Amino acid sequence: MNTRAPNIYPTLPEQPDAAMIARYREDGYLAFLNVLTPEEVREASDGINQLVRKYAFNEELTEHVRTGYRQKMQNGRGMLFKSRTSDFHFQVEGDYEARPDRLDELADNIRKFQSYDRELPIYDYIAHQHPRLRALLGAVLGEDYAPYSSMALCKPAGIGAAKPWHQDLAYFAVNRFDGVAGVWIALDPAKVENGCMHVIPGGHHRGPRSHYWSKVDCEITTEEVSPADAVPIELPPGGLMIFDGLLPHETPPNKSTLRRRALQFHYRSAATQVVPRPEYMKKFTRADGIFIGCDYSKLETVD
Ligand SMILES: O=C(O)CCC(=O)C(=O)O
Repeated sequence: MNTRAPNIYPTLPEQPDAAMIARYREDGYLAFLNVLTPEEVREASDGINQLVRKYAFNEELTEHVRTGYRQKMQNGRGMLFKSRTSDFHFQVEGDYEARPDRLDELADNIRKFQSYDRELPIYDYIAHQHPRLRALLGAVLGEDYAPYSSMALCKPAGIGAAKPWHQDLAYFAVNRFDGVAGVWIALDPAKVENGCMHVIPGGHHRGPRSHYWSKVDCEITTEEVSPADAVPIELPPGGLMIFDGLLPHETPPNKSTLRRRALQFHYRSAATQVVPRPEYMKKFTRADGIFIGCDYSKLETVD
């Protein structure tokens, strides 16, 4: 384990200073202990239960599907609930059996929500209006930054699977890789035991790394990442981390009795465009031009 102290500040200032932003550029991440208020954390966490009660097994609003080839990897196994009218969807943790008569229990066994930022005012506020987060994003990405995606990662107690080493840009179809940032916000205490974030400081400087589909998920090949260089980012509820889209990161499995919910939002600079996937795949490559991100066409052949 890397013995270097992580870049963790007590609070997120109204305007980040130049030294903070220089550390972000150098190390690829910054973390802050106190960002959301306890009321905001409670509202955001209760919102997860509200969304599950509203949408799960509600045939008018969502369809629920079991995926085929995705059954082959741990993080693709759980049942998927998909909105019939928007991109909003959420997925149950790998081995949990979702049942319509146990919705509160189901809410504690969700793996992830996607495209949920407009589902409740609290998520809209945190993702798009929070003044100090906006100032941070403006300093990191430039004032004209735009939202790219929203996810909430819930890592249930006891069964939450690992999210292995990866770069977020191995998934994101954009035309350049120097203007994407992720924001990860803890809703429960996030510790090593229940699967907090781990990052490789400075690891974004090396550019795209080779990814492959393992039995768990899409991950960086073992030759291309050294877990000995990692630092864990433990955060209290309401703590926040911002990180570069090329920063290698992972979260271990949650074998503890404490769940680990987190909100995650990604943003891109105005200079970064969303492009058709084939165009992006020509850029997230190794020197010989071979795509090294998460190749969905290869998922079909994983066994
Ligand atoms: O919060 C987690 O467990 C993993 C988040 C993450 O790295 C991702 O979704 O890309």
